[in-house]
Amino acid sequence: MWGQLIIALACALEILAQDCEDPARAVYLNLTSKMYDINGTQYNATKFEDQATVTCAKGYRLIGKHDNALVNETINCMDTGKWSQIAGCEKKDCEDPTRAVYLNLTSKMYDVYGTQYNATKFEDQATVTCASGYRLIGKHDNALVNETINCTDTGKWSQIAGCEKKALCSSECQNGGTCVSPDVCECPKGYNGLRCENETKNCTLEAGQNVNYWHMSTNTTLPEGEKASYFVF
Ligand SMILES: *[C@@H]1O[C@H](CO)[C@@H](O)[C@H](O)[C@H]1NC(C)=O
Ligand SMILES: *[C@@H]1O[C@H](CO)[C@@H](O)[C@H](O)[C@H]1NC(C)=O
Ligand SMILES: *[C@@H]1O[C@H](CO)[C@@H](O)[C@H](O)[C@H]1NC(C)=O
Ligand SMILES: *[C@@H]1O[C@H](CO)[C@@H](O)[C@H](O)[C@H]1NC(C)=O
Ligand SMILES: *[C@@H]1O[C@H](CO)[C@@H](O)[C@H](O)[C@H]1NC(C)=O
Ligand SMILES: *[C@@H]1O[C@H](CO)[C@@H](O)[C@H](O)[C@H]1NC(C)=O
Ligand SMILES: *[C@@H]1O[C@H](CO)[C@@H](O)[C@H](O)[C@H]1NC(C)=O
Ligand SMILES: *[C@@H]1O[C@H](CO)[C@@H](O)[C@H](O)[C@H]1NC(C)=O
Ligand SMILES: *[C@@H]1O[C@H](CO)[C@@H](O)[C@H](O)[C@H]1NC(C)=O
Ligand SMILES: *[C@@H]1O[C@H](CO)[C@@H](O)[C@H](O)[C@H]1NC(C)=O
Ligand SMILES: CC(=O)N[C@H]1CO[C@H](CO)[C@@H](O)[C@@H]1O
Repeated sequence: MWGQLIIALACALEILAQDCEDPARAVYLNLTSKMYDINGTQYNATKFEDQATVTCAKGYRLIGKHDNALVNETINCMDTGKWSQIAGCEKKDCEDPTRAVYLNLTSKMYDVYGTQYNATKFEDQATVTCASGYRLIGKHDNALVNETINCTDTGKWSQIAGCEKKALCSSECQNGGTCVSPDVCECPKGYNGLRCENETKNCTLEAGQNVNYWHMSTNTTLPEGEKASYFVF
């Protein structure tokens, strides 16, 4: 008799027990869920006493915790047939890139709409600018002082190349030359010399002339320094 009553009661409870359903199916757009029964078996367990780990989507973290590493939250399917409160997710925060180890640059941050303000969240961008007297590392160009970086889904800015001291040439590089390292000008085509002050002379090879064993069939103009053997006549 008692046994029958207990079974009846159990059935009634079974009917009353509500199904919480997949928590990620709700209004939370930036999370996925994995559900577990009380034995820890992972399957789509959405019944009373089951648990779920909800995980923020790439680039998102738990709301209000101020920690890019916190992306998981455990919730319980309650006897009301609802999951316990889900905090939800917010974009990870990369924070001001120049607050890090980069001493010789400043930054301006932009959100995805290009609005300039202190935007440091996932998908925001920043332009980092080398301080006066510095330029981007490894580009050999004093004019390159800006670099665009992205706040990535890890909550860190993409790699910053960083800045190095500008190369100074004791006198200006001429004719569009670029000061690439201290006192070294890189000259555009057609110029040479320490300051690119000398125009490159052309040598005209006359038809019939033998140059490096090449027999010239037409008059050919070669820039100074070029080897005739590089040319096919
Ligand atoms: C949990 O494990 C026990 C013992 O193996 C089993 O009797 C019970 O049905 C399991 N519960 C669920 C919800 O799978
Ligand atoms: C869990 O639910 C999803 C979506 O309803 C389904 O694709 C998947 O096969 C289910 N997994 C298990 C182990 O039941
Ligand atoms: C968060 O949950 C996912 C999926 O369940 C897991 O792969 C990951 O290791 C967890 N991360 C942390 C920081 O707990
Ligand atoms: C930044 O500039 C300071 C002096 O202004 C210098 O001592 C330091 O080495 C520079 N750091 C880098 C990474 O260029
Ligand atoms: C950006 O941050 C700086 C320093 O924290 C602050 O002085 C400035 O008012 C902020 N600008 C905007 C537009 O929020
Ligand atoms: C570099 O960025 C600064 C500040 O954002 C801007 O004023 C300047 O015009 C930029 N320079 C170049 C060469 O793009
Ligand atoms: C930043 O993101 C843009 C697209 O949003 C991409 O074109 C660019 O290459 C990225 N830059 C870096 C440094 O990752
Ligand atoms: C550039 O021209 C000057 C004057 O004609 C000459 O003295 C110098 O050697 C030239 N430099 C080179 C690298 O050709
Ligand atoms: C040398 O030749 C090139 C094309 O072959 C020409 O552009 C250049 O002006 C010439 N330079 C001189 C000094 O004549
Ligand atoms: C080749 O150069 C010679 C000497 O400068 C000149 O007399 C001749 O007309 C030129 N030939 C052609 C085809 O330009
Ligand atoms: C609640 C929330 O943060 N929703 C965002 C989820 O992610 C998409 C894009 O990935 C945004 O558009 C939503 O605002």
